Amino acid sequence: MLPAPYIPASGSEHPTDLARWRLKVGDGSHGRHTWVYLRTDHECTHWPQTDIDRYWLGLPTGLPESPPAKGPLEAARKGFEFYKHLQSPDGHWAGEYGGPMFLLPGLVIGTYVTGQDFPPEHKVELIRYLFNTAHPSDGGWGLHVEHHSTCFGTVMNYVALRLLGVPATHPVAVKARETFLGFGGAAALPQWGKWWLCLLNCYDWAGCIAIPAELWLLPEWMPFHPWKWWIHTRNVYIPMGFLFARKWHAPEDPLILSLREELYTADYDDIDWPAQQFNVAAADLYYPHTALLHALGALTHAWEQCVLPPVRRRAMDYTYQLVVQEDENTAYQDLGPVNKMLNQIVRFVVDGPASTPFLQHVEKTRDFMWMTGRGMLMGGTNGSQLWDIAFVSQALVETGLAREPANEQAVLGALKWLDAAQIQRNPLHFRTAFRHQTKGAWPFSTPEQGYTVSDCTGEGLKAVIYMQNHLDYTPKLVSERRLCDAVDVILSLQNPDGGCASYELIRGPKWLEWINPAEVFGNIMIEYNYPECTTSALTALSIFTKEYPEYRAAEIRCVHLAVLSCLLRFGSVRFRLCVTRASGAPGLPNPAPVGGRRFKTKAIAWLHTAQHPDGTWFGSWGICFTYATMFALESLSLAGETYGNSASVRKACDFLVRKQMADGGWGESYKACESGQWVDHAMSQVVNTAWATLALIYAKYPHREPLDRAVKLVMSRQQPDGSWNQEAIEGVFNKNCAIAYPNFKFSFTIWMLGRAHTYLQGL
Ligand code: LAN
Repeated sequence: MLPAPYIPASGSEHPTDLARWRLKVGDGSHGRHTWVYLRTDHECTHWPQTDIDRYWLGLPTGLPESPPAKGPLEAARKGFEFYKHLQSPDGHWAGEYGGPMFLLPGLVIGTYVTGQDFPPEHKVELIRYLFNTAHPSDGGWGLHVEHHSTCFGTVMNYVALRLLGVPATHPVAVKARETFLGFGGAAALPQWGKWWLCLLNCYDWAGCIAIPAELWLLPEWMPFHPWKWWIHTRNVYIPMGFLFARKWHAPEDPLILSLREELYTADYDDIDWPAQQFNVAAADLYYPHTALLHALGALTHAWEQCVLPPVRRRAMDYTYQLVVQEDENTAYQDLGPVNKMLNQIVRFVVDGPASTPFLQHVEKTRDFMWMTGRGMLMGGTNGSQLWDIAFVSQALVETGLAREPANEQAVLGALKWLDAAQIQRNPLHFRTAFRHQTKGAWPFSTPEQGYTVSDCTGEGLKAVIYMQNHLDYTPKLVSERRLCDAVDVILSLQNPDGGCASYELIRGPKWLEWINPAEVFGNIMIEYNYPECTTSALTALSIFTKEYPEYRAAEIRCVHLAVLSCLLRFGSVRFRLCVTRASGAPGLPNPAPVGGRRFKTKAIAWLHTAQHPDGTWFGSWGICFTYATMFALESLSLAGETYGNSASVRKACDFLVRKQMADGGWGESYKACESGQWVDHAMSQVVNTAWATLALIYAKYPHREPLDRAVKLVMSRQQPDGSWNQEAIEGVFNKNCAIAYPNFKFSFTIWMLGRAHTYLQGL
């Protein structure tokens, strides 16, 4: 298993020839992208490098330059002139989706323990990425690229480097080791790090908070049954429950034995493992353990000592079955990068290294690996395809750029892509896998991954309606029936209090957060209502009902059903009815759509309750208040609430204007997402500026001066070729982990500049 040692001279050289990398798009399924290294000149001649490859590799594109734009519309046009060159032949805009620093180690450990290896060029670039992202000060890594060094980030990435062949004596390894030993070594890892090391046979399962697979055997009505957890959490705990029950680990080898010596401050054989269960480095603790979790830890530990073998076998059979269903539902892409690698290990353990499921897994792992100018990273998903195309498509129509003949081909390509991206059936394993309906939904990445996301469905629907109904040259590729299917999905996702969560309805009680064992993440146990998700759903419905009022009539008829169910509401019966009916839980009918007007009224009411006293909305998926406030003000304006007539809109706008920086821009730090308070970035950011300006435009803000200054700032940052440079990271998840949306610096700037042009003319 020992990989060949790799000894680069420094972290910043280019060990592979960047001119030989190519992004392959749509290989076998819609929207799929994988990076390929061409080894021969012959291959390079037959498959020339494109502007897309060069851009994402950080190589000069040589695209035409021109003098600075004179006005916002011209700047938007110039921006799209550049961005058009990054559109893939299949119609979408591929892009890097990096940021989190705990994913690449899972990829490397999962690959190592299943006896696989990476192609040499990939290996070299994975190493280079880690070298380039180590903090120069202490040689460590954090939870994400902009984060301070943590035990989790530093141990895991150190282990990744070692498994990739970097010797323990390499200066990068030496420096990182000093840092994590200072944090208390691998014994002080958060739970999600402890597991990975257990699988690698460098930590003992007795040192983890138990993950009893038997939880899945409990009656489904119980409030803490795992089917009610947030989908990412339950999908990670399913394979982990299986592997924990089996106490599976890789066989010892010299590298593993050496790592056991390198990772700890004490002798491996002397470590008191049970005492390490709750030992977590202070630098990592975002969500400290609660007393309830401690009690549960003791209980599950006792359970481990007495679980009857037939019960354990049944629990393992059940969790394995859920793993298989997830793999088959997603063609082995799986929901996200963590459960992807864990499922891969389960399929290796049960089905074997030569089995088709395992080999399928290995093949699809490539979808998560993204090549950059700084090396190769593991993405947060298999891409953000749908999300990026939905925004730029709307931007093109709303700015009028879509009506310019030079952009027609780009628009037609985007529409074609969106048409093929809509999911047209429910999952193969539907109710048995506790899935929400997918027929009619748009996913975040590709239809193969195939998970319904509320706001992706909303933005996908809006983009299609804009392109099909607001332009005179586009065909109606997505039929009215399919648009209605999307509406059904959106309506099925409203929670009883009016808000929408991310993938499903809120299924479990809030107190489940008290037993969140993942110390590095907040809000991870259940779904929550999010302003972003609620407003995407709301604006999509508003736009849809303007075009198709007849379908709205049918929905309103269904209000009676909703009213009936309201009458039935009392206590937990009400909660169960809402949650289980609407989520298509086992044995229960599909949800009946509730009325459009009702949806909107309730959603707007919820949005008002979610507004902070200072007038803003907190962003859970983008950084931070500018992001969510933009979405919220868009919704409110569609409902007729603007600066002139709504106190809450006025409050939001006045707050934003107070936060405008001296240079005319806005800048927010990811730290706002951690703390829940506004935190200025050291400098203004074009993406935050675009969001804040769009928010003011949606709100019909009456004074032009802040808008003029914002437009000027974004125009001043435009490069001679029309692009904008990458600035700070744009996105976030689970409060504590930042994630990159590099396409936002094009879609939202173009959108804002084009809309500002029209808006300022009318002021
Ligand atoms: C995403 C990315 C997209 C994001 C939006 C669509 C922007 C949001 O509005 C809804 C939630 C969603 C779909 C989302 C959820 C969590 C994800 C999948 C991610 C942030 C990308 C990566 C993250 C995932 C959880 C990473 C793996 C880590 C675990 C804790 C399992």
